[in-house]
Amino acid sequence: MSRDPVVATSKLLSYVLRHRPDSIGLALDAHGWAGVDELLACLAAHGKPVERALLDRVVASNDKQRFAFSPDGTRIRASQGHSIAVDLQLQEAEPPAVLYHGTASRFLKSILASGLRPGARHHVHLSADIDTATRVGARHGFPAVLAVDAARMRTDGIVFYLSDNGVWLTAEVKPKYLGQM
Ligand code: HQG
Repeated sequence: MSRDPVVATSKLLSYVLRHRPDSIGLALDAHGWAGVDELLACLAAHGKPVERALLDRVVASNDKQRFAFSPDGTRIRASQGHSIAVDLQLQEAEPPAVLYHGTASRFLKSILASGLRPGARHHVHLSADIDTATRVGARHGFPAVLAVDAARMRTDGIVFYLSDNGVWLTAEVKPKYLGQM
């Protein structure tokens, strides 16, 4: 666990709100929301107390805006990255002509042969800029960045979504839309 309480709490919240709410006895609604008071109570009951002020700092300061409060501030959810079934009611959006996907160089051969697959997540995650894609790829090893021909995918009727925190999402990317940089 990280010593920085903001980073440690962000990791804890990612685990609970994207993957395992049941691990602290929490239930999310169909759209991924949890009551803030209920979340804090469940965390405390499972030996992971988080002060309300720290939660506010995590949501406000998070480098990727991973979490969002509901407009009235009573609920919280992760903006993307779930492996559990939630309907985030994502809005379809018109992507820039080219998007980028950061991966590890050791995955390139497989990706170029079979396309980008969502794996455990709901969507393939794409970035609007090369720097962000490089950072995403570096999480898995020596980074490599692929260009995605989003304009051609749109022409072919493929749908894109933009998460609340600026990540471009789509169901999959076939090899014909991928280019090496
Ligand atoms: C790879 C982080 C072989 C894919 C980031 C990736 C992002 C294939 C890995 C978000 C493949 C999945 C998501 C194929 C895909 N053959 N490898 N056919 N298709 N892959 O972590 O995109 O910090 O599930 O290239 O910033 O790395 O969690 O996805 O390397 O937004 O908020 O399979 O996670 O955000 O890895 O990252 P992941 P990702 P957070």
